[in-house]
Amino acid sequence: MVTDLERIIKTAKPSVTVIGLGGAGCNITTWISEKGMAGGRIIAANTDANHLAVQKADKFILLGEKLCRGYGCGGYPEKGADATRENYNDLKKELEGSNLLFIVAGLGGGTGTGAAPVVAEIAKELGTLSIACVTVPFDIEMSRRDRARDGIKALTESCDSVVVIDNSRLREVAGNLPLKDALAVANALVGAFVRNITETITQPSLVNLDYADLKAVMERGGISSIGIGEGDGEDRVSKAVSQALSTPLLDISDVGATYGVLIHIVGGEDLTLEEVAVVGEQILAQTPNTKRVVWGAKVDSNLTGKVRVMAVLTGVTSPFLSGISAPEKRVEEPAPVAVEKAPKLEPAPVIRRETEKAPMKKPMPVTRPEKPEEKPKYTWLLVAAIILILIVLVYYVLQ
Ligand SMILES: Nc1nc2c(ncn2[C@@H]2O[C@H](COP(=O)(O)OP(=O)(O)OP(=O)(O)O)[C@@H](O)[C@H]2O)c(=O)[nH]1
Ligand SMILES: [Mg+2]
Repeated sequence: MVTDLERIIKTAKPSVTVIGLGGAGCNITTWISEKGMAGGRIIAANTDANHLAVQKADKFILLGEKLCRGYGCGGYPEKGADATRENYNDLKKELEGSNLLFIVAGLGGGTGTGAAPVVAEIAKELGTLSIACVTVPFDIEMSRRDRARDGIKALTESCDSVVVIDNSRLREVAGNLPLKDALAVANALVGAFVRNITETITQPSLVNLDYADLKAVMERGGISSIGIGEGDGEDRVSKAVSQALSTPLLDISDVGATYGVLIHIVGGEDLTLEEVAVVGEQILAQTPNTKRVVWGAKVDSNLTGKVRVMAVLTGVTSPFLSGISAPEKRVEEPAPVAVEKAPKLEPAPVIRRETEKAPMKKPMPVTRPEKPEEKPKYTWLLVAAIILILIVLVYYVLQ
């Protein structure tokens, strides 16, 4: 009996993989490796061999060796995507058996922006829950921001959730830092998000967040924004919650319209369950239309006297990403094609994940009208010709 339970617990433990793509993606996974992450495997993948050589991870993949020869892909996402396709089978093999995949990249360059949607396609093919965690370049990197927007659009097609952190919003959280330090803050933020979620679903915590909870809120979650806050002293919970909600790291149009909320709380040994519950209540009071809420909490002995709150708001819309769909729109089924009205051979409609289990609808076969159906046209011509001849005859007779 005990052995059965042990076996079930072992197999029920979700397998988590984190893949860093491109320069920024690998810098973030290196941050996670250096901190140490219980319960997850880390892969670093880049087209730039020199950069890859100085990273820390459990597995390294040089993308597009033939295409890029280890020199990177110079800011071209198409090249990044092609380079990644070169390693499609290796990547698929590496990701097989994972229940959850974090795809981490700094969008705006070539490798991360091009590779992330291809890796998301592989996850979709394997049926793995995929969460992309991506950063958007600073305001000053104008054309790179446009490229990043296209990258996010491509990611929403295959990923369950795309957590977006806008580097330009970091100033509000971290102050006006030099560029290098600001990037380090972004790396720490994304890294902490991935690490906290992984550890809370794979390790025993104060309030356990399990894989099924995470799936419920992240599956088809669309675009997500993160807010983080920290508080100490008497009102530490209120301070942390209001900071987390007032500075979302992606500018969102309407907090009240949030579809799902994931709350993660870390505190010292003095963190109480009452405080954990208050964090939840306060966040929910500001997101009244939320359909799904999950939370987890863990104790970190270094944080005595403090509370750290991370709120992930899923299914949000952002002025920066206007036109990129929210989850309700994403689950809409394409309208059925009426048989009589579909004489042309159309490509099959794009079927999203929840409809995939059903057999794909085949396009309607082309049925051309047979020749005999054109008879009425010739009959009328014949009748018209006879009438014309009769009129001519009557004219000559009357003459
Ligand atoms: N968060 C974070 N962002 C970074 C870092 N380095 C660069 N960026 C941002 O990420 C964007 C993409 O840069 P990289 O990740 O270096 O690009 P890449 O994916 O390696 O693409 P190529 O070098 O063109 O092949 C940049 O425009 C920066 O905004 C980093 O260490 N952390
Ligand atoms: Mg690079």
